[in-house]
Amino acid sequence: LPRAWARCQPPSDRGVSTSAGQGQRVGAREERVSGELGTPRARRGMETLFREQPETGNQYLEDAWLRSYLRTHLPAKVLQEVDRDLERFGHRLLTQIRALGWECELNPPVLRQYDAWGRRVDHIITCSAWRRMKEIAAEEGLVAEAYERKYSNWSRLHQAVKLYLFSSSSGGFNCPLAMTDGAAKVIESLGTPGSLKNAFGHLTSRDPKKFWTSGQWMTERRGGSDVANGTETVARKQPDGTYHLYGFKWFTSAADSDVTLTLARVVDAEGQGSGGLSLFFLKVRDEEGKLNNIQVQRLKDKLGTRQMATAELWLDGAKAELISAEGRGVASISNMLNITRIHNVIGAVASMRRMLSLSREYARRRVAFGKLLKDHPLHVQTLARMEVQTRGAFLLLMDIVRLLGLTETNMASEQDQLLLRVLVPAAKLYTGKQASAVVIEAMESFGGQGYMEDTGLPVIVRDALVLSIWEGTTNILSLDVLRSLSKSQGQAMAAFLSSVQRKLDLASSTGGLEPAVRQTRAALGRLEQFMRAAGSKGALTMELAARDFSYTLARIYTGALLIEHAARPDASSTDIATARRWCSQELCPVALELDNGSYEAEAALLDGALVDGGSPA
Ligand code: UCC
Repeated sequence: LPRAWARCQPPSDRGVSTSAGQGQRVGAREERVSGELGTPRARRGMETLFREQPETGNQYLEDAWLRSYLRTHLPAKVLQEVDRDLERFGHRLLTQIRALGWECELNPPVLRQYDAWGRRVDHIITCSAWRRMKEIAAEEGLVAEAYERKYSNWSRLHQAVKLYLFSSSSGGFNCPLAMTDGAAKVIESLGTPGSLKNAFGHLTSRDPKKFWTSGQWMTERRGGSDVANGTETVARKQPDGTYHLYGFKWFTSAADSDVTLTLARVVDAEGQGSGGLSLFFLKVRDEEGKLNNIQVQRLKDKLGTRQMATAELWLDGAKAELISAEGRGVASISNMLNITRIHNVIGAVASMRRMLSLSREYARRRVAFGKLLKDHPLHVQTLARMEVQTRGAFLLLMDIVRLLGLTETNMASEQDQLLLRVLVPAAKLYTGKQASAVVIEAMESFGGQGYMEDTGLPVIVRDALVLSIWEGTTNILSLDVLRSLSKSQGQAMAAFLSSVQRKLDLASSTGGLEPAVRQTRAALGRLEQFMRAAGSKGALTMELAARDFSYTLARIYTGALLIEHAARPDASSTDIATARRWCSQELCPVALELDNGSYEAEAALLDGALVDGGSPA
């Protein structure tokens, strides 16, 4: 095809999309006619000179860091099969899935509340590409893989890598998959009771005709974070043992899902509750597609993730099954939360990697001041800093799914389990913030083009911004890090410290890594000092330090992982430089802030002068 024509393929199946933005698709034929006949010859010549559109190929083959991780960790036989599957999947992403993802962006879901005859129907109409994504998710086993355990403890990692590759091409379908995985996990952790066997089979099916997705209806008007106190939905027991739910769910993402898990307070005939929330499973529609006594009030008008329907729902006697012990709803749904939070990390790392691949590609094509961007040291430094962030986040993700895989196959030690518990919230909160920073920085590397809707770049930015909010904000997750430590009476912290120490000991004799090992050891020492000092300072200091403390854990652990990766026999000098660059940042911000007296100074401001807008005394 002539180059000018290539731009007429709607949408591009290689780099970022070049077709028109939302609702303004230009007909291919129309554009071709203007390209051939309507445009003066001289201008046509100029147009063909634009060769700057970044074009990426097979994501898997181009991701050297991912491949080096797999080569290092997977057993040979598993690696052989996984490698083949991922190369094939990378090709499918390039030639089919990415275009579908863009279609989802161009055709967001709409709510049709009434039919032509005035009957209330509440249809959430999704585009064909969205429905095709569901089939592809089943065919590729994007949930199933983790539960079939074909590769034992490595299946989780295989699944996570596929989701990582899928994420930024998925047109938002990664969201229902996160919740589906979470629901399957809850059901499995309940021992897959008879009544849920069928549902579990659907949620983990590879058959597109059987595959179900699940929602997670947790947020109500009064409680996004404070779920226990904010949930107003009540559950009334029926003579047949089921429950009817009454209430209003404020954010229900992937509202077109087949089933959901949700929380409600069980009440008796007088409306008196026994206290505490309970966990319920329900089907959203019956066999004929009629909603289960649910009304869709409206779809949310979101900054991003617009491809996916998030709805406000009235439950008006929705028939549901109680699946936790009464009053143990929050503890039971936390199994789902920990999975969806890992998916959040996957989304964060994927969005960084995608934006960075495109930025790098662009730097190889775009000329400024007489040379390619890739030959400008300051530009390359900016890209390199993002690369270090992305590599670190990737290793943190891989380590978490490695630990999850061990836990799910009964191969994890008690230390592994404690470590996993503390790393999930720390990684979720840290990578959410990293993703926001990196995708915005990467957008800037395209200059004005990065800000143009029809390049597809702003979509990646918008979608990444939810990552620090969805499934728990940074502060809530910081408190969860503290919860994980106090619940284990410090054992999770001990597991963390010894795991880092072990990695450093193994790498300490590797040439070139000495400064990184030294800096990480020093940070670990300061963290231990902080722990001792904080003990005497009380709860307020610990709460004010929670965010910096969580950042500290994420930075130190990631540093240790980068060091470990750079200490392997076939490591390159770039691997060593990456570890050194990561470890040269402030690895222990919490000790720095404590030493600076920041928390005491901030405590003095808590009388409200700053937040109320008054002037401090
Ligand atoms: O709102 C949302 C949507 C926003 C935007 C949507 C747009 C589009 C999205 C597109 C996506 C791609 S998302 C929902 C956000 N909300 C959350 O994630 C919840 C945040 N809140 C929390 O995480 C809280 O920490 C709670 C609700 C989990 C806990 O609060 P409480 O009531 O203070 O909890 P407790 O009493 O400390 O914990 C209750 C029990 C304890 O166990 P027991 O009773 O045995 O001592 C805890 O140890 O639950 C246990 N637990 C956990 N266990 C709590 N959290 C965990 C955990 N993470 N892992 C294990």
